[in-house]
Amino acid sequence: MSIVLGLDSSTQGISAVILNTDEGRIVSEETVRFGEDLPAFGQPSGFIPDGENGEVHADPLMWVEALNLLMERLKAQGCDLASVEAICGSGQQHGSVYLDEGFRAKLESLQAGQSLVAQIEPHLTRRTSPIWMDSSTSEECAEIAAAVGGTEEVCRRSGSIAIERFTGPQIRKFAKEDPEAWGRTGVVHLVSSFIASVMAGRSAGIDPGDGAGMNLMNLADGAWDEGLVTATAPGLMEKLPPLAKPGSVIGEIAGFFVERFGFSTGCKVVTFSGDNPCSLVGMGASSPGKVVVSLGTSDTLFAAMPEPRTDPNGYGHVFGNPMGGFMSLICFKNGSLAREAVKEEFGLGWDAFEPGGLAETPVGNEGRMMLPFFESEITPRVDTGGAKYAGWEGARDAASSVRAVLEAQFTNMRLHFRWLGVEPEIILLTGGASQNDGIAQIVADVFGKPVSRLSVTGSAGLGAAMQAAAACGVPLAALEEAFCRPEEGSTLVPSDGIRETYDEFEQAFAEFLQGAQSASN
Ligand code: ADP
Ligand code: XUL
Repeated sequence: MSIVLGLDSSTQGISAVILNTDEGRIVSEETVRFGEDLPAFGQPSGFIPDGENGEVHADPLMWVEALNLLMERLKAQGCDLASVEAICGSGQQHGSVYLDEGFRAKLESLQAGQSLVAQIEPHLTRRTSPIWMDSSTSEECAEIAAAVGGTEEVCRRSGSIAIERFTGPQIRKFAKEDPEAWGRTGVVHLVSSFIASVMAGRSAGIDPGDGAGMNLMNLADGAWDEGLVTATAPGLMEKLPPLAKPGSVIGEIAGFFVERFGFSTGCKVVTFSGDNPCSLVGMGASSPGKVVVSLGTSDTLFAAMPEPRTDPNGYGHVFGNPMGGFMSLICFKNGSLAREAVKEEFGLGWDAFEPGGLAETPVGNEGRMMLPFFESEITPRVDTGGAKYAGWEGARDAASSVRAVLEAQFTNMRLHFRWLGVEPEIILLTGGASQNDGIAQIVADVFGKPVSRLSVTGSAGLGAAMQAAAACGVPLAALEEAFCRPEEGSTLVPSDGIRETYDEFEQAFAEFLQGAQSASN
């Protein structure tokens, strides 16, 4: 019997999913929410409120306390933790934890009779951790880019241009602002490798999935990039954990968890990864051929890539794929935000976005178009929000505005995913808006590909658990078959006779976008 545990240390909480891979079922799930369950930390949404100048930090001890509470709850549920064979985990990407030289030795001698927090606290050289929501490092991004020959060079090497939330610029800011504490820092961990270290009772390596989110790893050779590391902070190379092979075993679980919660001594801890790479696995999309489109507050598109290409425009990111190769991540910030803006403008319900509502207007909207960037946008980069419209004579009506926002969003997505060089066989849709058949049909029509819906909740934690199972020898195909099946009857195919209309629409949209961009420059 294979019982594996997947952890997900995310922005607002930490959760666990336990799989029985022989029976192909989820045995237990549990979540600790930072705001509700640990109010004493005063971080209702998982970070310290009211950060200044774009700073968003969280307390790493809150993550440790939550991990302990999560295990207590699993035990209280009656979970047979002794039967867990392997553990893997996912962490919110980019966040960093700063620890002294003594941290390594402390990990190896954690006492089950003392609190985890009390044992780790003295080893923090930076009391708080910058997380992915932090945007305070524009100056450091510019400095790093200048030192290596420009932002395109940072992208060519690391898979992303220098980005404020990425770990390298965050490390640079700390080293500049507090050189004394930086000097005392022995190791900088990511959220994923930090939690993995605690679980394994030894300092863990960073996998290329999460390592690529630092602006420090060279994509082509999968090693720390000397030029980027030197440009980031003095002495950084010695403070970075090694890059670990995805799926490699760090070691056996720390005695702390054996004594306190009843895990077995032989339980393996497998190298953790970032939440997006883990979601790729959890959505069953870690082999090339499937593209995942997640329609949440923001929309994201991610896909496995066999080769490490980079986005020539610098909007998208390339991370390692935990199952080998690479993956892309493209974020469209105005996702549900834009769809909701149109819905609110005309006082509509979501039914206006269903096939019945869309039937009021023809495919291609008779040339009526929208640039749906109600707020600033990441892909393409638009610094000031405000939607733009073209092709209406007179007032805009509700039906044509609904069609316009959807056709624009997915045409924009199609336009900005081409650099991946991936021709998907199928698009897997997930996220709140994916249940809407009208929206899903427009995705199928604009991309000209079949679309299936996957109702995986917690795809990052599931993907982590699947990596733990893979490390125990369970074949990936069997895991995908059991845990990542499309919902029955959820597949939609592209409508007939519309290809040409959407090809022409894409060209017109690209011109509209280009015109708006050159006007704003
Ligand atoms: P996140 O995880 O980013 O918070 P979700 O994936 O839960 O977001 O998606 C939430 C969004 O889904 C809501 O903001 C809402 O706009 C959208 N949504 C929910 N139901 C529908 C629907 N029937 N049609 C279109 N959009 C919907
Ligand atoms: C990706 C990103 C977020 C975090 C938190 O670049 O910043 O998706 O991983 O979920």
